[in-house]
Amino acid sequence: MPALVLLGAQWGDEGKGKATDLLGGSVDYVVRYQGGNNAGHTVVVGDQKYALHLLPSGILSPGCTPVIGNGVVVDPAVLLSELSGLNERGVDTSKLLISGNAHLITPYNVTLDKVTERFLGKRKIGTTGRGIGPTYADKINRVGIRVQDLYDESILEQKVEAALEQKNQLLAKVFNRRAIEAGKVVEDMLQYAEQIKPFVADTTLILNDAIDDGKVVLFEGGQGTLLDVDHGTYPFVTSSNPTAGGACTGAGVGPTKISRVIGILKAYTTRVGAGPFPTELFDEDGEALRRIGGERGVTTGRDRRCGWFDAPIARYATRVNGLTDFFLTKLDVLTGWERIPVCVAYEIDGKRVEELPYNQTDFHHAKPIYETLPGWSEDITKAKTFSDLPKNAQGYVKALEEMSGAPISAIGVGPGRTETIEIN
Ligand code: 2SA
Ligand code: GDP
Ligand code: MG
Repeated sequence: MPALVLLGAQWGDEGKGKATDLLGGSVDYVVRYQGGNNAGHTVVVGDQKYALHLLPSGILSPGCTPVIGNGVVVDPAVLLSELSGLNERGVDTSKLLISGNAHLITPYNVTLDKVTERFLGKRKIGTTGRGIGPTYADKINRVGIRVQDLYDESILEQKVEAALEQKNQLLAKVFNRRAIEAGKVVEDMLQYAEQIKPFVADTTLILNDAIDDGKVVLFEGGQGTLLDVDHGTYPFVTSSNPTAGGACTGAGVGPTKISRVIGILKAYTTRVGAGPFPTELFDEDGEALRRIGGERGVTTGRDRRCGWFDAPIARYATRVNGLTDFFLTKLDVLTGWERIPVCVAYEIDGKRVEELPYNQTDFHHAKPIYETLPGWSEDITKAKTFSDLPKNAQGYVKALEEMSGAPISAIGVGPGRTETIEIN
């Protein structure tokens, strides 16, 4: 198993942090390949709870080298504060590697993210306000600032000036804001350069050598399949590729090296931010899922929207990621419902549709067609094997597996590292 990808099969927050941490003990490298500090991964180790935003969850596994790949956008201030927060809690972060080709989130990109959302009003995306979209836009527009630019002051100055030329016009004309001074930005960025320097490396070379040497490399997706800029519910998406292909471009590793792609799948569905969500609940069931599941944004503290499980989404995730297996998470949250509806298909303009529609307007019109499965009331948090689960919980898992198109190889029955059932 030289290289594997672990990613979100829905709209993020499926429990990737816990899953990565679970595998951490048997993995040599854990690599973030997209996104930035918009992500929020929770890992519970014993009585300690960690919320990671930019750093890979593997940072908590002592034998593991954490890597920030070229596809990630890095806010240097957040990076350093996350590192020092972990150091204060006794976590060794000295092995961290950061790609010199990763792009930097600059203060002006954070500003642009926030003012754009304000400007959009009701049409806003509901971003995390961390500057993610504008930073990826700069990358594609070829006016981005990369980690390596921190070590060539004159190049940094030229690049920041070039990037600000158009932005200052936009800020003045559209957003009625004062111009941002390039010199001040450069000064701000340079203050981080020396502290970050020891971590900067040619991560593509290191990771390919590691795979060739038989080391195990785990690529950890930041958000979820339906937030992917190409395969998600555009424009209500993040600005990068959390899907499996993103691991190749975002880390510089070829697809032939990857032999396993694990989709993390919540036993129900959640979403943060705006955009379509066919099974969303606006009643006390939605409220109960939010309360019992602790469905609150790890980065922004926003309440997550909650709804029933959606099988067309799971099938879609299997397809666009080439999933080999699923980890089903948060099964324990469903304990206590007498009957649990599961969306098996959609009704769109009077027709039954089995697969996720590629057309965005159709998806906005999609009404869930439910099948209702019998629930269970027994506490399942102590279950260690599949047969420890009540019959109806087993039936729920089997039904989801059949609908989702890939085998379920682990089941989460609680937030802790040990609250997991592994299925061989
Ligand atoms: P952005 O900031 O440009 O990436 O926002 C674009 C959309 O992507 C969504 N997004 C997320 N959705 C779920 N979880 C994320 N991470 C945090 C968490 C979110 C939080 O783990 O809870 O704390 O709010 C995440 N990051 C980005 C975002 O909501 C927009 O819909
Ligand atoms: P990520 O972004 O995919 O890493 O997920 P988040 O950390 O944003 O949200 C998942 C939440 O569910 C976290 O609070 C986890 O501690 C928690 N969690 C993960 N797996 C389970 C599980 O099987 N059961 C329960 N009850 N909570 C879980
Ligand atoms: Mg999260």
